[in-house]
Amino acid sequence: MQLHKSDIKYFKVIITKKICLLFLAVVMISLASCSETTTTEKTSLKEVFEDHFLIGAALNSDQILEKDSVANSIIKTHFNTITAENAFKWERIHPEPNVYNFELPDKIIAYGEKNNMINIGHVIIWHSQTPDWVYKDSNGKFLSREALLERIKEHIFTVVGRYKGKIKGWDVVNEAVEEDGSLRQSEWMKIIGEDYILKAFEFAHEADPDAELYYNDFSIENELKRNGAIKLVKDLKAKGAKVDGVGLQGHYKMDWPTAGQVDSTIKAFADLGVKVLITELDIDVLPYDFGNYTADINYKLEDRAELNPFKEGLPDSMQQALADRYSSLFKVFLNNSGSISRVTFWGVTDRESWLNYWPIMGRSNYPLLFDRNGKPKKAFDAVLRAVKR
Ligand code: 9MR
Repeated sequence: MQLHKSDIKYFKVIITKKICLLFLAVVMISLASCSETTTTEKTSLKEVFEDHFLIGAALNSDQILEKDSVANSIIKTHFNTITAENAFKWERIHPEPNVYNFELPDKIIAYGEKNNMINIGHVIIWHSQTPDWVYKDSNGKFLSREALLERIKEHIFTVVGRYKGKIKGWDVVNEAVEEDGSLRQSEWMKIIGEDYILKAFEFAHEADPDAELYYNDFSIENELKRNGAIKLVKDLKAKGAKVDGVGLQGHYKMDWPTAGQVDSTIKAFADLGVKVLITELDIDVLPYDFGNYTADINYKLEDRAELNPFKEGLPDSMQQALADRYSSLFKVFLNNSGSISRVTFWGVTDRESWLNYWPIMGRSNYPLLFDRNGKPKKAFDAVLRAVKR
């Protein structure tokens, strides 16, 4: 068959059209797959960290009651474990003899169950936020060792027993060690003696044999205090207590502790055969002028203007510095992720953080990953990038 010139021209046009169409299709497919990678790229903390550790937040009353819609959506998107910031503290849950206040605790348990989040119990035995009546009889006289132990047992059986199977782990004893490594001379210690800690672990284990039990403290990155906490955990284990984990609260400053201190602390506790949990993470960006790096709620500082320098907002340079600080801490957590089972932030957004009220009332602090309007900060991106790297 002979092709005319006009036929050849016709086929050329057809072929060119087909090539153009093919080219267009290729472009469209790659555009589509490109936009797919952008939308499916993980930006939720809990998804990004799912192969490493649980990631959580402490919730205040409004958040537990779902009255704070901004925080509520952040919590549901980013966290797979929650801790009540205050609702389980003795003064809240058991304010008077024979009076238990379970409304808020029940609500957070239900909130966690509804949203597939793991509930953590904070806190059972603490020197702080425990009403005075706990240590005394009805005449105001201090209780005997036996009577106070009985009171602890009743409290633990009631509270831990009520949430048996619903709370994965409990901060059984909080902040029992002093900066110098000795045991704190709390009322518990003075009335019962140092085995109040062992007894609390034993009662909690009896009340819920499957719950994980933790010792939780701040500043245990400091060597003396760390040594004290290590000794405590070793002694408890030697006496047969079930201690599943140690919580480093993680109330950090911009320059304390160093990444190296955090790393060696995690390793030191992991070597004891317990899980390490970062239980109350936040980073204080404000100046402080106290020597020891405490998160002791009883510590107060005089209000001075120079101690509240970011009233109008955090400058970009500080946002970046905070992002870098978070990045270096998360690198340490990720390098030790075999030992760390959970990282919990102490709050959701900067707006409601306790660091706006401590150690001076009414400062503007910026310790978390989400700003006062719930927008992710540079620090949030830095944390995401730490794991992607
Ligand atoms: O963030 C908590 C704040 O709202 C309370 O007023 C305060 C006293 O109950 O406790 C704060 O949380 C503390 C936690 O329970 C134990 N570690 C130190 C935390 C900060 O003080």
